[in-house]
Amino acid sequence: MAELEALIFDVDGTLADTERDGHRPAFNRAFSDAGLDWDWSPETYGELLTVTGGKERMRFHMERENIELDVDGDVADYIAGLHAAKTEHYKAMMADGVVPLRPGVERLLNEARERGFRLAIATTTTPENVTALVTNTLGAEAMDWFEVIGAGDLVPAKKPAPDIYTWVLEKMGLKGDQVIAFEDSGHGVTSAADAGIDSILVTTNGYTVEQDFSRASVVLDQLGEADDSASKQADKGPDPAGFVDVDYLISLHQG
Ligand code: XBP
Ligand code: MG
Repeated sequence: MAELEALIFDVDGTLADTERDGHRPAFNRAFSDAGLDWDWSPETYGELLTVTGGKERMRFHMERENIELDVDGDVADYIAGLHAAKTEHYKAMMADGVVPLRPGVERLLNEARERGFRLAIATTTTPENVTALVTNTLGAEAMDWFEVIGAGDLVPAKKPAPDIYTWVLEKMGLKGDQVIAFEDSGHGVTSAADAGIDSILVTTNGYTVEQDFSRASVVLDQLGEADDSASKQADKGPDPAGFVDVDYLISLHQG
């Protein structure tokens, strides 16, 4: 059995609950600025989350609503422009501290660093959004905590494709049995598992709690804190008996 070397984190839904109160309103503000009458409610957005990637999600919305945009030039360029505007709104919201980190995230990152574990990020979101969330919650210096940041269009196929995890593993020179992936969604678990990662810790959220986590090693409601215990949501993996710490991760990885 290989030793645990690194922790690879998804961002949206895992480090922070960014989808409902971060990305969704940022999309809606960009739509409104552009004079579009698209307005994604929390419920509609949950349906649209079946497609990862903001540009891809807008395309999916257009397809399912039979929307034909009458724009000068290329629709792909128009979508890219809308998405860039959405990213600016999202960054401004992160600067305002709209979305905090999930419980236990900062504590676990600090303990992992103290104990010499390598850290990385594997996400579908735009790189600028990762910087905005990390710097506004953990501080600018925290960007250096992550040895590799795999994000957005760096790879052609977004989650559930394995590409982003494969890219991060290659950059780190690691194999799938030397890491734990942290995810919140079924698509994220599929991506990590198909990249050859055996140890996958899921912390669910309101949008993902009903998804298929059969390929995860453990499914928890959160990482937890001393005064806010984590609970298992599926009958597999070790019991955190309080909160997830590095010793827990080592026992999870050992299977
Ligand atoms: C995140 C996504 C992203 C975000 C929005 O999925 O699918 O598209 O919702 O960010 P995951 P962008 O957590 O599985 O990585 O608009 O920048 O794509
Ligand atoms: Mg996620």
